[in-house]
Amino acid sequence: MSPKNLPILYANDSCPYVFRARIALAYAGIDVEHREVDLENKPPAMLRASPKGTVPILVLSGGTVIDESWEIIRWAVRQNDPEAWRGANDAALDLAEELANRNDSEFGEPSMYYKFSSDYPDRDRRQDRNDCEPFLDGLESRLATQAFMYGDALSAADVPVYPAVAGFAKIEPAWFADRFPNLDAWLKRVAASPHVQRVDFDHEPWRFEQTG
Ligand SMILES: N[C@@H](CCC(=O)N[C@@H](CS)C(=O)NCC(=O)O)C(=O)O
Repeated sequence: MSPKNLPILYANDSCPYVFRARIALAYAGIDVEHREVDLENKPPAMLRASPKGTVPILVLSGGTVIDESWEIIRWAVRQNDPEAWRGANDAALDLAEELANRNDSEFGEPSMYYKFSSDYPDRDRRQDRNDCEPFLDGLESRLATQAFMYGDALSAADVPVYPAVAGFAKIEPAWFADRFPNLDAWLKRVAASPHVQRVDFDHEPWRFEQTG
């Protein structure tokens, strides 16, 4: 545990999985000790907590470790749910899990290749973008009749997909807005949420050499 007895979050400001977890933690009003990690030089304490070595990792008081972003979202909204992000009978939470799984299995890899296409000169960038489109089409049609993923209010279901879709949209914004107008409008609505705006991205690296 941290000196202030807060849960510890191993994190990285550029990681979309961290971003989704931090939205949920902000929403639930859960303060954490943020430990900004260089993924090229992972702290031993982080690897002791979770040897698989991915961020985010949340270490709770008592030592419980949650090392999957989706599970951090679920844990956070179950701690405190001031705006009913779980939905009736947890329906929005169930949809969040489905969208998180689809995001990570169908969209994560091709969108990574598309985003970092200059690192992969042998790949077909247009094909990687094409491979992202079925997942995005599913979200786009969901938004044809409602403002958010689960009805007309922001909920847990928006959280797992927002960071990755926002990152994708920034690559070719004019093309994205034309191809996915509902998603483009949704991105602006989600970005306007105070829970999303509370997530900041200017952390200094955690100085683990001195603090353990
Ligand atoms: N399934 C994990 C994925 C997390 C993940 O892949 N995070 C990346 C950073 S965006 C990472 O830590 N990669 C490890 C590395 O680069 O060594 C989750 O949802 O938490």
